[in-house]
Amino acid sequence: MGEMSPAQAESMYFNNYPPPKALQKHESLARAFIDYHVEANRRLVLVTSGGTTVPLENQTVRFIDNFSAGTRGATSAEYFLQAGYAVIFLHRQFSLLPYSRHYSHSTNCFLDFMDEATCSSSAGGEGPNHGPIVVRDEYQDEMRDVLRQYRYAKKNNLLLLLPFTTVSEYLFELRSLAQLMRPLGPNALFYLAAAVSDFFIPRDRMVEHKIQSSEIPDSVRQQQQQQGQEDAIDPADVYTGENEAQPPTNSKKLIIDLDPVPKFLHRLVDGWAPDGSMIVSFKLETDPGILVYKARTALQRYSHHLVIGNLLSTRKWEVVFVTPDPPHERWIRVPKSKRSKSISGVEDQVGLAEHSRQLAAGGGGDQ
Ligand code: PAZ
Repeated sequence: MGEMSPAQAESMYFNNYPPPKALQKHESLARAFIDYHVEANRRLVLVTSGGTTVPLENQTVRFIDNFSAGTRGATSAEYFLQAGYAVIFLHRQFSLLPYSRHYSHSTNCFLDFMDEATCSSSAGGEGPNHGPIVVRDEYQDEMRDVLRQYRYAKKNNLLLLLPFTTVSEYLFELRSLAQLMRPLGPNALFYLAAAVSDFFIPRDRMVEHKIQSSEIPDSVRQQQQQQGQEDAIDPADVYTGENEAQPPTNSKKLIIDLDPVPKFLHRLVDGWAPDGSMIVSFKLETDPGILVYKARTALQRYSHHLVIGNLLSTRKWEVVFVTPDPPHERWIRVPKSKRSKSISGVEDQVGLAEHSRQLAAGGGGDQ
């Protein structure tokens, strides 16, 4: 049998997994949001953000994850909102969110931003020690600014937050959202900053129950079988690499056998996304020697508009834009003097959203 086409790989993957429980609800929220902005002829960007998990068990106790906190996605979403876009923020549940990121996940507890105002009046009969809770003086200006932007986005229905957790949830959501975005045509932008796992366990090899680290006695299994619970702990489901003839100890090695996640960027570009939309993907590497090569290869393979390359260790202040047109490769760096820490402890980073937008409009950015 020959190699599968991207469309065949798509149906094979999506037919093998049940859609995420929240998909229908997310689709109806997204449909209403998109219709609203199509009506207003507003540009709309789908920002994906955060890491995806790879469950090891169907009833998931353990999973593989990655480092992404969602800083890039949440920060970029704010820049897009500032530039007049409506934003669908498809993010890993509990990762950083636009605006609240300034005060969450930080080394400070959010309570450190607050104080109890001293109140000398005894109005309400509560005495001097019961003043209202206020933001500490040193945080007033920044918090006011963030609060105003947040309120503006909310009031004008400019930001839709949709969470995912696993890699399969992410892929289902991405496909649905891209298809729903079709009426936007060239007003649609895809900004794929999520760190999507390259490997997963196909459903037909996934065990149902928690993987065991030691032998379950035959007597327990037999008892279960008698009770009609054959599928509760099935040793055949657990691929452990144990020496079956002579297990050396009671505890088992766990060997995980992962398949590559099908590359759906092809399908996004050629099938799901609206005609005329712009597609920006990210490429993360740790080895500086291969970053540009990998970014260029992705651009050639998927024929989209822009790959933004970044290295794990320097991603907060330098990235490389790899484009089909000259100059083909452009580094953007935050000057050292601007690599300050914000009050949230999250370092400022390149305004990539703004740079992508300029690029879409045919303009340039800082070198
Ligand atoms: O979420 P974060 O700010 O910690 O990291 C951002 C990033 C490195 C995940 C993103 O810039 C990126 O490169 N995403 C794509 C990763 C990849 O699949 O290669």
